[in-house]
Amino acid sequence: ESSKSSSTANSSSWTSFLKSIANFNGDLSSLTAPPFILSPVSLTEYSQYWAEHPDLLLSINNAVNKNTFEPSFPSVVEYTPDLVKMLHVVRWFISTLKSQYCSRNESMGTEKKPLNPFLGELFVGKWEHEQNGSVTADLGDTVCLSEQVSHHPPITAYSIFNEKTNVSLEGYNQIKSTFSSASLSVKQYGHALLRCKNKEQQEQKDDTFLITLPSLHIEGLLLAAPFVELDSKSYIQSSSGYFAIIEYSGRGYFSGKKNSFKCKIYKSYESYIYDKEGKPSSSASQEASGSSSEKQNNKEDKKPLFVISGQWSGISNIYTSSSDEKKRKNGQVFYDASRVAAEHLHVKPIEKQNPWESRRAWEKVANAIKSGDYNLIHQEKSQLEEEQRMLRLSEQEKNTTWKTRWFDNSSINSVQNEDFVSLAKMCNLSVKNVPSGTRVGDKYDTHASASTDGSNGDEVVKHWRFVKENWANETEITL
Ligand code: HCR
Repeated sequence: ESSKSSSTANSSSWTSFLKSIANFNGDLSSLTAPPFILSPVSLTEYSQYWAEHPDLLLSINNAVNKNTFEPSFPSVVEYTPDLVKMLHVVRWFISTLKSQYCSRNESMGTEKKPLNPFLGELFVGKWEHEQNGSVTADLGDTVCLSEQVSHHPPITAYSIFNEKTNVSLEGYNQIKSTFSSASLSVKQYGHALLRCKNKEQQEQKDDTFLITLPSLHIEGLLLAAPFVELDSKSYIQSSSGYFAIIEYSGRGYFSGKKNSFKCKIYKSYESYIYDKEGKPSSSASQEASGSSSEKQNNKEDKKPLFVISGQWSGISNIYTSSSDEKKRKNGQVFYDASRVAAEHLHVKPIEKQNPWESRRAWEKVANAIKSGDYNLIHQEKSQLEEEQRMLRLSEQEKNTTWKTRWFDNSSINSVQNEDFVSLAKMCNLSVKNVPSGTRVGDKYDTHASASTDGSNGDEVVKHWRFVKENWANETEITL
């Protein structure tokens, strides 16, 4: 394997690819890569990675009914329904990482350059949950809808929902990359919003969770064996107040192992700031979370309720204190990614797909990639690009613009963004179009060109949101 990768690493096509990365302008689609590093899969398909462990996603709402979490720590922590929900959210989120960031290495040997989706490209599928006797409730289907809502810059929006359990996830994703010291750094823009409807108590508000996306970098480029390492953090803010921070590290930081993380779950964002800074946070964020000074005095409240650490692609353990976590004492297994296979969603055979559906549209390019035929790849790609060019031209002639299918770019002040704004406020996150996880007052936030009120002639901030009615009225695309 290593001799194979070093021979490709020495090939002239790889060397010239590396040179082009070193000089590139941030637009990955403009890079001409050798066929062996191309993936026959489009980025619109990556949305499915959010739910390749659908049981964990669906358990979030089921958990509340049972109000249990395994493992439990008797009498150390009070398992309120909201805390149980938060623990399930964190476990499901950790379970998504292996699919998101390792699956190409597992299925194709290395990270690969995905197909750059065209405007309007669609990817749909579903997980069909079999009813398993009387033990498992009928979970119906979990649906995944993914749409390329912008080409320049490339943005993919998605919605994943299960009507039986009332759990849904929506979000969107854009990347910006730079090259430095032999590695490619990628910042993610966008976020995910998880919504759990409370079926039993209709009058109760939905539980919502804001999830931010980590930045990452690609290593192994010199050896032609690229792989992803996650950097920075993810935040999960729950509408019930609970706040989780997940810090990523590669080989040699927390545990010396690749794909490591440490997650701390706090009663609130305020507690996190207090724990981090040893004092109450600034008045701005206190106001945001509505916490009283009385609460601030209870130091115990400020410690993490749980600390989870380990590998997101392997075993992680959960502890009830930072000191136990440091000593690796009294922990219990939280999640073991190596023991549960990803459940791939069911996608219609290509012949039954609509021409806008990803696998049908890219079929010829994908086959050319699989056969490693550089000229054919180029020829088939050019045809697709030409069709897109013609479409844009005809829009120009008719003085129209492309209309997205299931998602809307909603203004920050619209009702569609209410949950996002209120969750972001709870944890002092910028609501602007900035790298995911940017705090209010950080350089990206203060330098962002769009504003929340359109002042100074700036554009108003917008975020991509799922429009349920559009899917309900869909007549051409089937699951
Ligand atoms: C950076 C990346 C494209 C974007 C991929 C994203 C960020 C897309 C959204 C998903 O939810 C999460 C996700 C996972 C992927 O790991 C990430 C890709 C990893 C590599 C790919 C580059 C564009 C590939 C560059 C080409 C290499 C060979 C130099």
